[in-house]
Amino acid sequence: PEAAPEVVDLVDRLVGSHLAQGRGERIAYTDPDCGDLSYRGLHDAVLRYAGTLAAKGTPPGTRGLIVADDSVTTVAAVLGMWWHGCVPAVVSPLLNDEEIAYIADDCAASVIHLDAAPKRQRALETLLSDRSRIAGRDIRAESADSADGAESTGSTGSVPGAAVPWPSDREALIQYTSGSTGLPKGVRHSAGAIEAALTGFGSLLALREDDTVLSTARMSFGYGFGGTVLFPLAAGARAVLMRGSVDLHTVTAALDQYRPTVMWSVPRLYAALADAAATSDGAPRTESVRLCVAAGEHLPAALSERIQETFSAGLINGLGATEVLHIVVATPADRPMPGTIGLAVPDVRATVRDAEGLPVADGVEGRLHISGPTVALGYLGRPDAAAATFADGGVYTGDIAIRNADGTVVHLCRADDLLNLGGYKVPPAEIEAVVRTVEGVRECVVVGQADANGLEQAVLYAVAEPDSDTDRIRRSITAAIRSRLAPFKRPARVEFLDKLPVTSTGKLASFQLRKRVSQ
Ligand code: 3SK
Repeated sequence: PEAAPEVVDLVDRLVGSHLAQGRGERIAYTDPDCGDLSYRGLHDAVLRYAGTLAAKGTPPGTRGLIVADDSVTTVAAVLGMWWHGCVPAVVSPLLNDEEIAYIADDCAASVIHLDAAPKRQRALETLLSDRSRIAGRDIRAESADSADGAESTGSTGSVPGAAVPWPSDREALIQYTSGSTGLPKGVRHSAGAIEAALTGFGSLLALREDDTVLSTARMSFGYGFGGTVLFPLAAGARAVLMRGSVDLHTVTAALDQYRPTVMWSVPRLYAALADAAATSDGAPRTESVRLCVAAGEHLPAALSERIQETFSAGLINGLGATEVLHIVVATPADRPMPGTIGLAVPDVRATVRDAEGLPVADGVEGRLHISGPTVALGYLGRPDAAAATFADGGVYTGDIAIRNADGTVVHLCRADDLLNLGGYKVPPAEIEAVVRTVEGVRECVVVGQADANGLEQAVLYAVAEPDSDTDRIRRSITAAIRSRLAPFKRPARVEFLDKLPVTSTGKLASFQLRKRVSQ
């Protein structure tokens, strides 16, 4: 591998370099609300954002929390923080108040960028009223003013000097990931890891300047951050941003309207698109797509074939983790390698290890261990979790796998009890805690079961108090889940049992429930 640069100019790498090479007028983003934004327009927006940070007295070197759905304003906030020397952490406004307040403290945010739907925005502003805040709508209003001015004066807003250079080993990005005990963990990425992902997985991905990337995964999820920010910008391509609920309907409309060449999604959504393509009406228009990227959850071999048939396109199926920034094991677009998740991407080493941390022989199952330049600096705080995960010269991704003699890796299951619901890692305990508050629920448990496509779905098993009205309890459970859990955390099914199965030692036999077929 080439020697890694000692200093990375993140904004120049992703935006400025395209201006220097005469590509400033190319479209960087299509935002459903704001239309097209060129690389030059993005560069101006980044500088204006950095100017806002400077005007607020935000100290470079501190962390900034961005609570926002995807938009060009969110991208400008990330890159503006990098320009100013701040470390961004993007999280979804769908997280609950407790999680957002925890994260704001956990990352010691010196500034918080808030951009949510009006009702949620008001609630978040109240929740974080004692913090230094920037509202997304104010940034949009300022850019509208300055766009008017730019036409007459050629001004780019208040230009705050030069971009801050990032030494490779310096923390440059925080991404939050679910912890199995509930509280999210902040993963600290270095500037060098970002550069290494661009040259490592980026070389396998090989995006082109004339690509249009449609990512259904959000910037607040590491996989989506790569698909909407890092890889399209590094290639000088166009990314289409999606907001609100992303489902079969909105993705079908986006395929029709934007004609993407690269589809970036999770197996669950590909399955829905493949099902829809098999029907005569409302079939999604897939012919513009030359490459599909799938990651976030296990992709069964049969679904992999259906995706390739539906899109008549190449497919990169990858395994990644927040702790390694992005995809580290993947199938090349032109060699599907069914039944495996492919090979370690350039510069990455993937081994399978036993409980003592020693590599096992080919064909033997064990814990997937990754070493290489994208391994994170660690977790924020959390020394215990860090010691268990960042170990033996790399990181354990939390997956159980087998490595074949040809280097391909077969994914077997997760090592922890997190559910993987369309790429979102959800602790069952979080759903159970909400359901337990419902009057009439005596006991409950949430398990993962495979759906018809072999993808994991959450199923809730509940035991009602004796002589209670299970229809009423079911309605109350649904209401509690709707009001207290983000849509992606909601169970696909609720079933009542007379009692939960237990083993001979009296422990909950959740494996029996996992294998259970719906009654
Ligand atoms: O699957 C994941 O959790 C993931 C996380 C970060 C980047 C990429 C992926 C696939």
